[in-house]
Amino acid sequence: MLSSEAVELHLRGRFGKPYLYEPECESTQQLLVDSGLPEGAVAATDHQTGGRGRLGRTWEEPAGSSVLVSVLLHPPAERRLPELSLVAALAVAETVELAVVLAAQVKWPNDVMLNRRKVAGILSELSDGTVVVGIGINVNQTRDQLPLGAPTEPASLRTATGTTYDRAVLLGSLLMRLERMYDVWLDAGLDGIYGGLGARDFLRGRRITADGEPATAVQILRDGRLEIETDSGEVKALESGEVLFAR
Ligand code: BT5
Repeated sequence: MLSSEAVELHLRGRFGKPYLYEPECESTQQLLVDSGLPEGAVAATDHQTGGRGRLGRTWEEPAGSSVLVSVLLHPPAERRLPELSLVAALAVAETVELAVVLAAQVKWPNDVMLNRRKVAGILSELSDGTVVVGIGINVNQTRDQLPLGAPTEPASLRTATGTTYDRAVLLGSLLMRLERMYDVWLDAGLDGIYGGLGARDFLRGRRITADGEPATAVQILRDGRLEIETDSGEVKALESGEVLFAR
């Protein structure tokens, strides 16, 4: 369980103060949006009945299988907020790598990949200067418990390694890493974590379709945009959007 008793002994920093836990809720995002809570407030659950993805999509998991968490942040106005999803994705990738001892990658703009499959998704929602960063990590699902028909094939830590994991330990480790990375980003922007991000850039050099157009991904840029070269030879940088890749 991700109850306070299970998780709080793994929390040593500012993130997780306060720590809100519901055994089940519609979405952990809802527990923090407009809550008036301080930066670092965290909401976690063992099951969402209305888990949100981006652009009105849904995030699905069987109860007790996943890390489902949202973190409230008050970033300064001068920072580029779309970068926060990449900061969170890198923190998730490093946490996953430490647990499974396999390389994980960041698929721009908001996914974490293991063995070319999506193991985690990030959703950043902005309102009134606060950002709620939501993270869903597939941990202990068996193959048949993962959603069917997703455009990017899903995986869990368990399907990748055959082992089950303690979700409370993972969440504690994620929140500590995210806090450290967020502090670096506050000081130095994406430049501060670009080494780790560039080394885990899943799309770099891959054939992709970006908003319907065939292209090759060049790289994630230092300002968080994705540089691509279209098949007609045009090089451009995407601010946001949907990227599909050829497996
Ligand atoms: C995301 O959206 O990947 C962001 C997911 C964020 C979920 C967390 S959980 C805690 C917090 N509270 C919330 O309510 N949300 C956040 P997107 O890129 O739009 O991907 C959504 C798509 O991924 C869906 O349309 C499905 O095709 C697929 N999908 C759904 N559930 C999945 C899962 N468990 N694993 C992999 N893919 C999934």
